[in-house]
Amino acid sequence: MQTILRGTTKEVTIDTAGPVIIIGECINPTRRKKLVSALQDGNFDYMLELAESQIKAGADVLDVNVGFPGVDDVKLLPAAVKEIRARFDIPLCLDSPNPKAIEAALNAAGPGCLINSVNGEEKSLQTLLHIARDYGAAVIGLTMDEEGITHNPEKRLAIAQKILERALKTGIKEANVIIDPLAMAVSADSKACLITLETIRLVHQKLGLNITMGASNISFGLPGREALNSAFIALAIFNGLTCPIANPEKITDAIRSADLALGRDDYAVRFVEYFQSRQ
Ligand code: THG
Repeated sequence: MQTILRGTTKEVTIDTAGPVIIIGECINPTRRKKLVSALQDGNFDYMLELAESQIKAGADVLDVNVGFPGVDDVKLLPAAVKEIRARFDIPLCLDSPNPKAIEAALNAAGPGCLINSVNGEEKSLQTLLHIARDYGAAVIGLTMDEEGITHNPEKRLAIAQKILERALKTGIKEANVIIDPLAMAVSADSKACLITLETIRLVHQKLGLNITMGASNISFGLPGREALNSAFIALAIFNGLTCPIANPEKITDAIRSADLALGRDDYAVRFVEYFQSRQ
């Protein structure tokens, strides 16, 4: 399965046969006070620095989240998208719970974006799937619905299936549905990672779709986040994860390593180039 995303000219293909595509997570105000205050002042310099450093570190796609309390994201999200588009040729993943902000940002960005996200709730499916179809965007489908988040991987699979069916009915092609099995903090629930891994295995086996997740969610509240995130992402890639949302400055080492170990990097060309360029 191949999902094709677009920058201004550049195409990025997310392929279930790999290699792994990295969606950079850092344009996100969560615990980044500096980003919030810059954006509040209408200053995009720090956001653009975050874009550049992530691209240098291996990001193939940038997640753009400008949500913070009091923000008018119907204005700010498209403005942020225009700033990034003007300087970097890279596909964007538009991350907002507000469908109006997503639509405004799609208008600014053009086709080939990824919408982050829809979920199994009727309200979400009814508003966002039509928008995705009309703007030629792919969608991330979160495996949660009106009943919240289930701990049962089979039930998460059923929600993924429902999102896929509804997308197909709306006129979105299969390849433009990417499933998020939900990665949660393992400090709060010792089975959280196992549930995610099993959901990834099921979605990969039964639906064959591309799979993303907020890979660093699992290590919230713990020390040694990088080690934990790296171990988990390798297991997830083995099970079928193809396009994690993560910090490329911290995760690209593990991702290049996993691709090599899984036979997706002939003669270790990509691996060697990457580690030599980092010296
Ligand atoms: N699924 C989907 N989208 C998502 C998530 C998901 N978008 C948001 C989030 N989860 C993924 N993005 C982030 C962004 C930042 C951090 C984690 C996930 C993060 N920030 C550091 C912290 O909290 O300590 C601070 C910055 C840093 O040091 O890098 O970890 O699950 N579809």
